[in-house]
Amino acid sequence: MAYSTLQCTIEDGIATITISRPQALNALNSLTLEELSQAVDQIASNQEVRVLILTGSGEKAFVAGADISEMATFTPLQAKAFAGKGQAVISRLQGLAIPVIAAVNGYALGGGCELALACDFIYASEKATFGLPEISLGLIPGFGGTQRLPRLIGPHAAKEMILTGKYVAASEACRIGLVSQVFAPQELMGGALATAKIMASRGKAALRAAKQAVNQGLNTDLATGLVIECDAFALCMASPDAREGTKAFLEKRKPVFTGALNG
Ligand code: DAK
Repeated sequence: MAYSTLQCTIEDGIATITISRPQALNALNSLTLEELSQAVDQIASNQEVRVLILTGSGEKAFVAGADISEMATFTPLQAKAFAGKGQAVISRLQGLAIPVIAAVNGYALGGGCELALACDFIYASEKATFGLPEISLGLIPGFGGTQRLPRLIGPHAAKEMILTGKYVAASEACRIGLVSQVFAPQELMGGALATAKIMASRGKAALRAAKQAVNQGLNTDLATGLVIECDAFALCMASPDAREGTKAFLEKRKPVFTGALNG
């Protein structure tokens, strides 16, 4: 499918969505949110896709936030529609059964930072900058930043960022746990792809079960989380890949995972 504000490619089971509005540092307008929603749906329904990488075009920006020029013209009803669209696509991204890596190549501000937070983990270029600057616009984060950031880096560090609107460089973002790895700019996509390939080579049912167990467990207490893990483990055991993985270990060979979800 062709999009005008992003590119979506699929190669060897790895999908890449590149948000591309260079004239506005890849800021999210209504059309981008709409297209992102369609691209995520396209990926969710493609059984061949094992991992998704989300990035921005160019070296300057991942996504510099919501499109401020569009936002400034919103009527309350348009603002409501925009918020609904944004929250829906970000939740859909987080809920994808496959792993999603954010490859943050530059500014990840406001809605852009929130988009990265909805991914499973974040790889960053040395040139990346993170921030939730909404407070300096008289706003607060509206795409989940007040909820996902504290869960990831703890309430104090998150409140420092949210209440000041300060920007955090890639190295600092890595130190506080917002980013998993930092790369030289030209090595970012290669690094993301290498990790994507490792995950794509694992059992599909196991990837899905592990992601769901972590995400669902984070929304509950430890005892309930352990029950979730037990159920996910049992379901996983029923997959052909689990039988193949254990059999291959005992036969001292590499497993050949088919990704079949039953059988
Ligand atoms: N929106 C629109 N255009 C943007 C933009 C943005 N967020 N960021 C940059 N641009 C445009 C600039 O206007 C400029 O356009 P021209 O003047 O060339 O036409 C072009 O991109 C290049 O930017 P600069 O000339 O400013 O480049 P610099 O290197 O000087 O500065 C910068 C880079 C990233 C520091 C600067 O552009 C900047 O501060 N940008 C804004 C960053 C920001 O404040 N982002 C947060 C936006 S607020 C909601 C849910 C969520 C949200 C809102 C509501 N609801 C639930 C209702 C989300 C809010 C946000 O994300």
